[in-house]
Amino acid sequence: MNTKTSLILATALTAVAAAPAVAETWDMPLAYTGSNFHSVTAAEFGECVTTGTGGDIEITTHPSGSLFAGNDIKRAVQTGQALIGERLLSAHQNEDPIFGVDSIPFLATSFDQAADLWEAAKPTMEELLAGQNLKLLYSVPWPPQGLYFKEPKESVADMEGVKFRSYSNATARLAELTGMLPVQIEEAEISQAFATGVADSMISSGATGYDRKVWESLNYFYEVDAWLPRNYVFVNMDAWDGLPEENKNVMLGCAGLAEYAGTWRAKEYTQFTLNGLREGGMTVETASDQMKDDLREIGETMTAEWLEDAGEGGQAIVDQFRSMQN
Ligand code: PCA
Repeated sequence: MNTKTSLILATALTAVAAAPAVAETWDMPLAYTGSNFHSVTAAEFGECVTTGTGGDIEITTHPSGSLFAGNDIKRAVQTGQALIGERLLSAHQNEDPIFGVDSIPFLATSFDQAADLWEAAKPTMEELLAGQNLKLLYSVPWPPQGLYFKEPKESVADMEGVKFRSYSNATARLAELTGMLPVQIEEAEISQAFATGVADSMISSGATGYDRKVWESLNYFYEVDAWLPRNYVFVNMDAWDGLPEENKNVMLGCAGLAEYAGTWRAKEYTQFTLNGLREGGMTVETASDQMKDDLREIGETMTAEWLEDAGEGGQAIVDQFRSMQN
């Protein structure tokens, strides 16, 4: 290297080093409360990205729907009002039935099966989201869904007329088919809804009941293992496309870690939170055989309805998932 070239190179390097890194803050709206394991995982993901990009991108999480209400998070990220966010995937089933693939009753009822179903659905989901200007980053399941009530229930017939808190199309449909009265309420607001009698029941995980201390109002949790819905984290596609390659790689690396850590937490939290519900004074038990049979029948109706709505694309995912179960 001659003196002139090395001088130019040295000057160029100084210029690079001296150029102020354009640090950006990415606000990350979350629908769920800060203590929830999904929100904890998202906060760690944010720190990972901030560290990994050397501060180029600083991610700040906003739990409890405090920046955008749960229902508005996806639209906010699609339109670039926020560049990244997290939401319950099945909350969008009214936009496209594929978003509800994780809420087909009794299709995937364990963490292993939920992982297989996600593997089968992921390419379709990525494409669907890309068509909506969103890049899918990672997804973490909730623990298995069971039924919460104030009064004891032996069968679906006992559920007639009960006010039921729903969180998605599938949960509202389940309420209709069991003769309950659905009212859509975000997780951040359920403690109040139960305390004031706006709702007296719901389907959810032990984790959510535990996080929201529902034993203050409800008394029974029946383990049904109906499905394991997922949260997913997504980025505005224009913002994603504009990232330098190295920052994309950091995000993808942090996303992989977050998915792993979040899934691990979900598993660990399952038994821990069921015990917590008991300690809070609730009766926690498996549903009666009668209730199981009744719910299976309703599950078959909902499966048939979903398959009809979702068409060939949906059938292909379910077929692939089933072929993975042998
Ligand atoms: N908790 C969330 C979704 C599924 C779950 O277990 C909720 O109740 O809103």
